[in-house]
Amino acid sequence: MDWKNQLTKTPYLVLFIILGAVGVTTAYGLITITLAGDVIIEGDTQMERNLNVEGVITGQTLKDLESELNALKDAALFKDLVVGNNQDADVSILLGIGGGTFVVKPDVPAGNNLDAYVGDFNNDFKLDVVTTNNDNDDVSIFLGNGDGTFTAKPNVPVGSAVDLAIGDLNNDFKLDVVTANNLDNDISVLLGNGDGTFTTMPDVPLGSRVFSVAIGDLNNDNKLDVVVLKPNDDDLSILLGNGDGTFTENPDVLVGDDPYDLAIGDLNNDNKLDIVVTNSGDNDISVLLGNGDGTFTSQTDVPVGASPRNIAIGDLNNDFKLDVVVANAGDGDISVLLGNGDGTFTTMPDVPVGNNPIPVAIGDLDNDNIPDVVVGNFDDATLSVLLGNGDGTFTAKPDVLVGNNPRSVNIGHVG
Ligand SMILES: [Ca+2]
Ligand SMILES: [Ca+2]
Ligand SMILES: [Ca+2]
Ligand SMILES: [Ca+2]
Repeated sequence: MDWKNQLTKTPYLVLFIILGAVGVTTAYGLITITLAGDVIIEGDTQMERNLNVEGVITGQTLKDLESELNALKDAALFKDLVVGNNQDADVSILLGIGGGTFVVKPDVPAGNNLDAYVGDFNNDFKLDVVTTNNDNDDVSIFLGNGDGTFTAKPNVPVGSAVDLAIGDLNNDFKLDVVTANNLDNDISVLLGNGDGTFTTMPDVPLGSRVFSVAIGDLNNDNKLDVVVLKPNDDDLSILLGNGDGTFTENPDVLVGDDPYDLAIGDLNNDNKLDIVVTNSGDNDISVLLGNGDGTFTSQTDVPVGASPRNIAIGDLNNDFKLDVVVANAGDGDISVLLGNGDGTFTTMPDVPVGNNPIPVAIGDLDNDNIPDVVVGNFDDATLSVLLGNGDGTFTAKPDVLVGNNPRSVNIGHVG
């Protein structure tokens, strides 16, 4: 059958259900076949993954159609990497082609002493990139074109940003940004206008050097809250969102010595968000179980390796209990802590990576429903790519070359 001749008479809309391809979440892809024979696959907006690919169908039979759709689907499902190269003042874009391997796109130049993060700021289902330009006191915004290239928007002034977090603070379905301004002792709050521009809210002073920031709804009022790590005070500021880009400050929460990074997730499955923090002076992590009101109950600290840096949360062994990965800069390895579901962890053997690992990210790179881990080796200008075996152990792929001093790694679809 020549289906394209049929399509010239009737536009087709096909609901295409992709089952079992996205871990715990089922993905629904909507495929639109245009009169010209173009195929557009769009991801459901509620999906965790950003499935979005366009292609042209050339076959003449239904069998051709099926195989070409599957090829498009597979291409869409391999995730990409976005890496902030701190020393090079640019961003590496690596498009996933399966098996934990990547095709390198041109670097995206941004500001000095940067970190890079991803989010969809203009709601076109294509991931965008935002960078903290620490030496320039601003952030760069790059709207994704959906093919691993980007269109720059005007930079937005903030403070001496060293970290940022992304979320919809005012519930208008447009992503907002919070930056931790290290030397300014405050955070900047940028409300997204939905087109890659932002409306700047008043800075929130926190009275001490800030170094890391994360967003989550800590008190379950459907207004996102902000946690800011203050290394000189060895504590966290807890800012409960008012739903309009302003905040009400809860009492600070003490952690360990010289905290470096934090992550938010529900470790004990009580629907109250919890926090984990790396304490670089103690070689351990603090585990803070949320009480659901913006206060926390501190658990026994969990030992990790030397000089722990960034920390990431994910379910590495698919038992619906969140696990933790920590980059140990002093050891050149990562700690893997499998969650027991109650805020305690079972420590797996350390996994060797490169020199001075700092950033770490968790995501499924090879489409086997098992989370994988990517680590940036700051001193090597490489990434370690560790494909998950599903039990908290990993199979290492060859290192991937990036720019100098990778200090942030993101997993998602940019192409
Ligand atoms: Ca918003
Ligand atoms: Ca809240
Ligand atoms: Ca919890
Ligand atoms: Ca788990």
